[in-house]
Amino acid sequence: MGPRYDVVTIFPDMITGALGYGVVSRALEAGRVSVQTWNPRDYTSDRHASVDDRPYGGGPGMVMRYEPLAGAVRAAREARADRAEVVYLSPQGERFDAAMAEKWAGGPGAILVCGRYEGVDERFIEACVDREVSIGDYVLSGGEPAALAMMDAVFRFVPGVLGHEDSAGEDSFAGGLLDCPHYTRPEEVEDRRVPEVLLSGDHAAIRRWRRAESKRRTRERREDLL
Ligand code: 9D3
Repeated sequence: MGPRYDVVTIFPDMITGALGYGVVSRALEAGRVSVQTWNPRDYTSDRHASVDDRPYGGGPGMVMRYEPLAGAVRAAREARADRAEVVYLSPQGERFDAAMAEKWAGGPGAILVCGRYEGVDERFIEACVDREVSIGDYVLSGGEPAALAMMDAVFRFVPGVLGHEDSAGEDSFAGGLLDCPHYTRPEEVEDRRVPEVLLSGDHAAIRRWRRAESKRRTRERREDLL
């Protein structure tokens, strides 16, 4: 069995909905990976099942309460046989990248905690979180899109998840280069022809052309990768 991810979120349908498509959906069905959600709202004790409250010290927005988050993480931990890491998705975290995705694909998975509102009570991070991870320097509305992006990237490195398509190792970034251009039928659209080499049947020449295109694009668009 591949990695197992337990996702703590007040919007579980966002996670299960997005996982219902394409290669990830098939990998879940085949049991190569697994994902389960845990809703902090199910671990509240007050009449209104509140997962957030006003920030001490004042200011705009709301903060996620300690108890529902800790309860959901505890339930996830008790449902697992291992001592998986608890990862809080946060703009303050270390940056997620392809190297991390590949490493995590060979591991047991993790408990991913998604925040909403202004963030979570700092004492939850101190007591329950092993590490914080961000997917980049832009503002999301919560951790769910980040958890989905990370799981998708991780699952692609799990053996058998990609079918006969090229292996994750040949993908952009893993190989350090951007992808080459792709074409399909017809040979001509609106006066634009498919590059002749791709129609030549000369597989060595095609390999050379694709490699050269990858390098040219990387130099033009992402010199930082070279
Ligand atoms: C406008 C709110 N910001 C005030 C300075 C702080 C803020 C709070 C909560 C910014 C983002 C969020 C929600 N973001 C995430 O939960 C998140 C995230 C992200 O926003 N960017 C990149 N990676 C991640 S991982 C989780």
